[in-house]
Amino acid sequence: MSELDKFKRYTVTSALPYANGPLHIGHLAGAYLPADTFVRHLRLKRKDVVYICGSDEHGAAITIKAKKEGTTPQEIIDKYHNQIKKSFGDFGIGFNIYHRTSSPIHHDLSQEFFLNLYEKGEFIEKESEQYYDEEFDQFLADRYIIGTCPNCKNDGAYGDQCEKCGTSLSPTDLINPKSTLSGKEPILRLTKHWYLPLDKYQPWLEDWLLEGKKNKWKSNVYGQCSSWLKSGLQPRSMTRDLDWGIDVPLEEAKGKKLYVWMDAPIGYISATKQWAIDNGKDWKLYWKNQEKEEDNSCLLHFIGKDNIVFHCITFPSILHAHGEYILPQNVPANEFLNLEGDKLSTSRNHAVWLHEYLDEFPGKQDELRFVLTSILPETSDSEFTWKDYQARINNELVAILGNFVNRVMILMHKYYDGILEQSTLNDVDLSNQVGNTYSEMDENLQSFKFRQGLSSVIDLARTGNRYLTEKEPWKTFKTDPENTRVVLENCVQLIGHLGVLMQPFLPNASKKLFQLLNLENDTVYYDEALDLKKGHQLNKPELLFEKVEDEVIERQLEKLKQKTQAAAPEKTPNISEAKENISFEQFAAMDIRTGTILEAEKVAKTKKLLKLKIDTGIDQRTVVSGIAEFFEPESIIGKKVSILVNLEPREIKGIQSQGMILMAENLDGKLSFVSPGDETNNGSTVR
Ligand code: B3M
Ligand code: ZN
Repeated sequence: MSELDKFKRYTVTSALPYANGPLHIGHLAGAYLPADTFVRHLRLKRKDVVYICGSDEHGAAITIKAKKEGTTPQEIIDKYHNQIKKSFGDFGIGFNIYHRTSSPIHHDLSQEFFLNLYEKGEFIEKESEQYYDEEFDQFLADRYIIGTCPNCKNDGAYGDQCEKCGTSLSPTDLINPKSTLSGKEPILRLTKHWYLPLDKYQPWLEDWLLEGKKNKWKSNVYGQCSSWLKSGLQPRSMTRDLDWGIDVPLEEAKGKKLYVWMDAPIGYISATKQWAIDNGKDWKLYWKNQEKEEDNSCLLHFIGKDNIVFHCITFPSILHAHGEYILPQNVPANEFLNLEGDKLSTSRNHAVWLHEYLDEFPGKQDELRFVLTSILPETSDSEFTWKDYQARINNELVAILGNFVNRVMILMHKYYDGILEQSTLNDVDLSNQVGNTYSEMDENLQSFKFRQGLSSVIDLARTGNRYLTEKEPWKTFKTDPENTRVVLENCVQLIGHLGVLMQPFLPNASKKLFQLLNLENDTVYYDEALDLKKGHQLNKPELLFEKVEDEVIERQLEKLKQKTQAAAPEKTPNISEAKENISFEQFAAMDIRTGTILEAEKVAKTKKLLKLKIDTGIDQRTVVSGIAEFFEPESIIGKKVSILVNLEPREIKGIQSQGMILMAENLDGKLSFVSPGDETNNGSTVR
């Protein structure tokens, strides 16, 4: 029995998505599909489980989006909260509640948490210098500052975190910080904030995480945590100078808000409270330490890897400091999903959006669930491609699972009008395989190996197909009718088990399968006997899954290309394609030297031309260059340049031009010198 199995009660959360944009398949593969599958599995074991999610509606993610769309944060959260909630609903993620952090119950609970820690004297109060944008006249939240990550040197690191290497940062850690509001370098200004002393909690965290390893946390999660601990934790400010968020409940903190990562995880608790109110439950059973430890709920956070630090260090520290709350039993974070060889990207519109998929593939939720579960980034980043989507559906769902069911259903109707004689599975080997599949699937799911869990179910369908092929009931029907019936009815029983086992992964297809089998329930608990008894009438065969045609895939690929292109100009306008390759000899034939401009004057009666005298180290020569629109002659005297010295001399406006100055042309047509460093001598070769 696994560690997790011993609990009576489970509190399962999926990361609260920021209400600042629609969901895509990367979100699903990170925090939602695995959690939903896991929760379905628990429910089928009749476990007491509450599955919690909601929109994260605070923080700079929201205000930045509002600014971008020229609207208010309130409008942004209303728009995207509703859209996200609908997509989750249509896709069939089975939350008990999808709540929102803008709700009063959440504001109250977050303030209560803050005050609890404040009154215990947990916070360090500190006046410090923080980045301030003078042009916009405001302090800059972490996300409003970007710069170079001191750890991995990524240029686009945010003030709170580098998303490339996952390091948690403070804004002042960034090299070359820039305000995202004005684009200018921010100044430092004094302000007071309340800090969570993570350094003080470090010894406790270390012990607790060691226990986590004992409980077989995923190595990607445990590894990240221990590397932060190794580099030593610092106090982290839990308040911000912002105008959107939850008020800090202190007189002296007027105008300040709670840090979004303080309030967002508390959103799991406030959502549970709301669910309990709506359903006559006791939320404390799911969150608070019970009198006897064995009565505590098992808390599990499903997240993407960029949220590990907040769920494994910050939030547990807050819960620990509070003292009344349970701590996560496990944080099964996933890595990232890529799409068609590239990162999923909202800004480049390189994504498969869930709401669009649901529109374009009505009734095909399970197909997407199947493909995504098969490629979940459980231990490293993985990739979704449309060709692979097609192949997995056609070669596995249709050709293995669907085909097995269909063959059996057709023969059962053809030979026996779909009426059963047998009430059990009468084949020892098959029975054993069914039993093994239940336990393998359970083991895999309890260790968050969803890919393997699913593949053990598909393997059982494979076994069924093999059994049919070996037994050839279509041949034996004439010669050995008795045995043929046994074979086919064994297959029917096997299909029943497949239906049960499919439920956590393919909840719609399993319902359809139960209908085909003419079972009354659309859910069959694992401990329930299947109602496939003597005299039972099967329904008419129908296909469980349809093949995906080439056109469908081509259309998606084309759409992706167009979308990405349409979104592209924002970032990379008109970068010309690379020219055809040249040989090394062709390159080596060019003699490029470093030189200095000695004289510069306008060429009479022209707008664009300057006549330059260049010291090339070899000689002093005249070059006519089309750069007059961009440079005043006197401003470039003494400038270091690169010059192609063996270009055939040309006469331009009556002047012999002996060579060419290398210039870089910007995307907006502006020219600048390709200047060698100051340490180079005239006449050095460039190669
Ligand atoms: N909204 C970040 C994210 O969507 C954040 C998660 C909150 S979980 C409490 O990546
Ligand atoms: Zn980094």
